[in-house]
Amino acid sequence: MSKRAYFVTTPIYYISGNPHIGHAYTSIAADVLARYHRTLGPTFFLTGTDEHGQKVEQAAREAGFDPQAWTDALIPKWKALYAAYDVGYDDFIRTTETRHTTQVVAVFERLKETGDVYLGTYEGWYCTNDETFWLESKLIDGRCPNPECGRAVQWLSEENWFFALSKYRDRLVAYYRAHPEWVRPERAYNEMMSTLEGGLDDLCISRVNLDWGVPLPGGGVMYVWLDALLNYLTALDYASDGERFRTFWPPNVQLIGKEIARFHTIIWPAVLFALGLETPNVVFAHGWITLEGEKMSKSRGNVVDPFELVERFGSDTIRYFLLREAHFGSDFSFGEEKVRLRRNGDLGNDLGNLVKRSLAMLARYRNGRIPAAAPSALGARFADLGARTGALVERLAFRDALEAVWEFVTALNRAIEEQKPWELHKRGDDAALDAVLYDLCEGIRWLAHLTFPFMPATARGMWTQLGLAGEPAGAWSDELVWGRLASGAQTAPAEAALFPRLDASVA
Ligand code: ME8
Repeated sequence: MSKRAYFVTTPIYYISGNPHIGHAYTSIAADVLARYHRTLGPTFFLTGTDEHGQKVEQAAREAGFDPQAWTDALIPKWKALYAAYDVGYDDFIRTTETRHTTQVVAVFERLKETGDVYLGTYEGWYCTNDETFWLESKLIDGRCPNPECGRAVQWLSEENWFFALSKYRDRLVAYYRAHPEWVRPERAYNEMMSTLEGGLDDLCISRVNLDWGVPLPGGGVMYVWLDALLNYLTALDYASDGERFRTFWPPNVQLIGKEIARFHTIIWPAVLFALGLETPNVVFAHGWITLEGEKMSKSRGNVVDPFELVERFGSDTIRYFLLREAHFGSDFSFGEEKVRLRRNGDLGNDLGNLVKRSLAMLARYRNGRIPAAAPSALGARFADLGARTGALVERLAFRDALEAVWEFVTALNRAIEEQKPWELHKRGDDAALDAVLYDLCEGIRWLAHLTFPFMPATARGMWTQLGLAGEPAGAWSDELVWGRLASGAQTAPAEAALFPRLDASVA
């Protein structure tokens, strides 16, 4: 049976400075999806950096650098972010790479051939912060109308290339109607639908007075947003109809922050229509991490340093916090106190103690050997947990998925409280003691699988402590069958707790 290929992307981030926790958020979510899907079939997780455009050029010049030297110097920091948070991408594309720039020109030529790109004059405004063209009528008090920006705009009068976006409006509307779940969550879908209903103008896609971009034949550079969007194609070797492209196109899920929904759900599908390509199955516009009510952003400077954070709390705590704290489509405010609560509560008291107590009792009463399996009410009650959690992950309902897993953690802790293995031991009720100890160990095996996409290091820790070989996988439907844990195996409980308690002095 041929396996289903899965392609997930993050935005490519502007490399105008250091990454912050908002960038880690999207990439961690993509990593969860990739880890889950990797056990089901061929999976490709793409991320990278958006290195052209006026904003990056300005940041480089202000720092006294040539833009290429500046982006080269910053790349290790971005890659270190992924390493620090256990984010395992399959490809990291930089828009300054030749493999990208040559294909951007090829796409441009193709769009000229199809008549979707034509020469015209752009007279209007430009916001460098948002790298967006704005019509006079859209400005608010003469400034950028994006409520998150509101900066001064710059007048442009340039002979430029245009993409015939307006001609795709009706097709986009029909597409939206036929695929009500292609833009999620629903709020993003509705906003984009109303933008479409308001009509579309053609899009200027080049800049003549800029050097820092992909040079176009005949002069000028490509508009940074089209350059950036094309990364999703160029990373798959689209222009040469490469193997990657044939295997993975179209994307199953494209993750973005909600502020860039218009680019990904109006301009991007129209470009794909023009190229005669399939569109992504889902674009998911997730919510923002805020600080004191405002979006955390590089340009505002109200950012949380992801490196400091991971140093203090560890990668799995932050990964868990980010995906457990709010529904993926909703905003949520960041606070270290909240991180500490999750760490000491859900992770330390609930999960960490469960593993520690269970394996300590097994060591004490059964020399650390897994007892024989017995019919289990717990196993029967949670028989569909793997399928349920998997379905939630597939729908990007990460919070609900973690809640479902934590119901199971709670049930296992309750089994200890109710069955009191220490009393069973005292009474010499060996059958009942074996049954509860087996349930606990099998439960931990399940938890290693279920938490693996979210907290890979913790999941591996549980796996090793159970004395199992290899590593846990997300192929839940096959693995989460109660009773699979072999009896007689020797466990190897760790000295250290999975989540040692953090007191306020840590942060
Ligand atoms: O927009 N909360 O790059 P960018 C949640 N280069 N997510 C956040 C966030 C926050 N406070 N801040 C940033 C660009 N993000 C373009 C994209 S794609 C073809 C080109 C995440 O550096 C979120 O994914 O401004 C958001 O969409 C992205 O970083 C913006 O990164």
